[in-house]
Amino acid sequence: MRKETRIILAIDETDGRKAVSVVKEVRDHIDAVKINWPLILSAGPEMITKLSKMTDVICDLKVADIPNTVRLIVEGAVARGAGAVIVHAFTGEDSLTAAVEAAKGAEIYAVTEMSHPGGVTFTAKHAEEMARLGMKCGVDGFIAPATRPERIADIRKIIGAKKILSPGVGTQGGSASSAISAGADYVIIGRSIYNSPEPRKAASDMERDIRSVL
Ligand code: NUP
Repeated sequence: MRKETRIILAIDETDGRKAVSVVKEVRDHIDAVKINWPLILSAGPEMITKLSKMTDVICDLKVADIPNTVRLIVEGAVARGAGAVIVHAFTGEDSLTAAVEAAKGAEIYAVTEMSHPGGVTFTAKHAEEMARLGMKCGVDGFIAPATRPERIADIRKIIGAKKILSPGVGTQGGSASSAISAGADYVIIGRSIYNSPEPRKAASDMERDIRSVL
């Protein structure tokens, strides 16, 4: 994944044609696309392959299962063109290791603390432990909340130079520049870009905000 604009577009648009057209429109302002269940369920897993021909694709499947099932899901996503897969870390060492082994050349990102208000109920309490487990299992990076930038800084202390992708910018209330300043490598932005009347301008404005702190 290139590291230029520091923006990963979360394309949760459920109309496949619109999703592709937004990706085309904002392509110069993003480093990768993140695809989640809403688009996969509406447009089919072929969408992973289609988008992977345009840019790097991260499959946000938040895989949370026994090791064998984790392996099958990660292999399936990578075979369709995913360059990275997001998994949950609370499943423990064996499942996380299965993800890393199944990824082969692709990357695995582990969720630490979730960005929405409910993320503090359980995930926040165990975020540091999950980051340490991810390091032990050899994941490539972590998901940490732009809605609580101080928590990005906390996770950064544990994971050294591993990557942090940070969702929660814009619609969820977080700021792109604050997340990057706190130690995120990339911000994940969805609705603030794809629901904007001018997605290209919205992405370009986010990029400018990020550049102001680099
Ligand atoms: O903690 C997380 N928060 C979060 O929003 C982990 C995630 N993977 N996400 C995802 O990021 C969420 O599922 C959505 O695809 C995207 C944020 O979208 P938006 O709030 O910018 O529209």
